[in-house]
Order: sequence, then C-alpha cells, then structure tokens
Amino acid sequence: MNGIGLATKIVNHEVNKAGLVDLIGEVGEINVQGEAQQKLDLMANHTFIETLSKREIVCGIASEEEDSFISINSFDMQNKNKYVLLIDPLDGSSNIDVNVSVGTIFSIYRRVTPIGSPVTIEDFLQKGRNQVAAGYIIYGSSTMLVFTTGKGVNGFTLNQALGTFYLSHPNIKQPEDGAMYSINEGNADFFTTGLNNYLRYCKAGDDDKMPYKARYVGSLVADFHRNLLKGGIYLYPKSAFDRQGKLRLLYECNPIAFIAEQAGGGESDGKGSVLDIEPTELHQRVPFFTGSKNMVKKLESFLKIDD
Ligand code: AHM
Ligand code: MG
Repeated sequence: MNGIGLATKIVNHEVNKAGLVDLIGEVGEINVQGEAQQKLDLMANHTFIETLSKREIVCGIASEEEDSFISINSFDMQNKNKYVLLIDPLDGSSNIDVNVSVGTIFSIYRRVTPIGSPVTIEDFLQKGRNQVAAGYIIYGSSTMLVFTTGKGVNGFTLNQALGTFYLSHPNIKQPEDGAMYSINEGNADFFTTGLNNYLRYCKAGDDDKMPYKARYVGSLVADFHRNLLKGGIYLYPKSAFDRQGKLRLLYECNPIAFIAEQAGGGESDGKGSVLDIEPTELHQRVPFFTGSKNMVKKLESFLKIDD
C-alpha cells in the first residue's frame, strides 16, 4: 500500500498538469490532442509497475495496458515475494482531455505457485473471492485512495500540499437503497429485453417511488464512488455488439465488486456475483452491475427473463 500511495502521488501530479500541457499544445509547441492522453495512460502504467516492482513484496503484475503479465525477479530464486498485482492504471482515460475525473483500479492476490519460482498465469487467473486487497484512486475534485483488505472499506484523501493521505472516510457503508442509475443508455437499442424493462422501471414514478436520477460520468471509478457514498446503481451490460459487455473482470469488476461487498453493497454479472467467476483469460470481459444492495437485487429480478 505504501508503494501504491507513492505511485498515486506521481500519477496525480501528472494528471493535474494535463491541462497545462494542453495550453502549450494550443500555441503549437506540442502536439497533445490524443497523444497526451495516450502518454498519460502509459505514464500511469509505467509508474505503477516501476514503483511496485522495486518493493520486496510483489512477484508479478498484470496490467490492462500490457498484453501479458510481468514476472518480477523471475530469475532470482531467493525471491520471497508473495503477492501479485492486477491493475487498470488509468481508467476512463478518454475523460482526461475534458478535465473529468479518471481513476486507477487495483487488485492484489497471494500467489498460488511456490514462492521462489517464476509466476505463472495461474497466479493471476484467480477468482475474485481470493483477493487479499483491492482499491481504487479517484483523481477528482480531490484525490482519494479507497481500499479494502477484507475488513471494511476506508477512504483516504490526499493533502496535495503535504503529500500525505488522511483517513477522511473511515468504514464506508453503501446505502442499501438509492435513487440514481448510471449507464450509457445510448446503447439501449442493443440491450436485452430484461435490461430495457429495468430502465423503464428506473424512469417510472408511482406513489412509492420517484423516477431515478440518471448520472453517468463514463469513468467507472467516478460513477462507482458517487453511488458508493450516496446510493445508486452502475450498469455496464452486454449488448448486441458487446456480447460480454465492456469491462474487464480482473482489472475492473473484481476489485470494484470486492469493495462493494465490503461496504455492504451489491454486485453481479446479471446472474450472480462476479467474485465467483473462474477467469479463463487475463483480459476477459463480463457484464457488470454494482451498487446499493436492494437496487442490484431488483435489477437481477428483471434480468431473469433474458435467460
Ligand atoms: P477504459 O478502461 O478503456 O477506460 O474503459 C472503461 C470505461 C469505464 O471507466 C467506463 O465506465 C466505461 O468505460 C465507459 O464506456 P462507454 O463509453 O461505453 O460508456
Ligand atoms: Mg479501464
């Protein structure tokens, strides 16, 4: 967590400078549009990998930005490092050039192969239930690190002047109900019948319920964080063109699901917990829903007709 905290400060500094780089770009000195965005993705990836691989604790890293996993010190048979890290270094990065919140998501497992040997794919393809820690960083109006080690969820806010994290949100609990739904509804024509029925339910009001508010940033971390604190549901379903949805099981869904569960919230792939899925490949995608516990249950009841 120390290493993650240090890498967060570096990435935070670079993300905050992105607007300044843009100013220079506009006067023609640097071609930033598109390129800067890609640079920040790669910079975040590089920063987390370099920072974590220098610690005597991580034996392997898998990143959304890398084709395959990285084995650390694989030729050093004295390597006693026990943990593997899976990371989405800069999630929602298309939001950077419009100054909207982005995030980092990470997940930590104990390796399953013997200590001292090079890591293998089995060390990374573990069920989400095996996570020993997971968290995210939100680079927002303030920068926060939110994580769990399986004993509740705590949120730390970065004091940028001092470079220190403060426990600003101890023992976060997600409200059991909420009134916000977060989805890219532009794809609705390609969603299943059950999901479209649920979206109609979200927008309908009656004596017991006002229509839900639609809130969608397009950065998973920002949408999840808001719903975690205020109550709500985030949806990234499968569609006619994305049969498995868009989000990655190992870098996005599992860590967020672990945090949701630890905060008393709900999470699902539409049928059951994503934490119980046996992964088959590093960049596997799954439909993903997470939010207030009762909202996720309600959604699952609508999705039953899709079977
Ligand atoms: P990325 O990892 O390429 O940034 O994609 C993940 C992001 C999520 O943060 C966000 O919720 C989703 O993609 C938005 O997708 P869409 O533009 O289809 O709504
Ligand atoms: Mg991502």
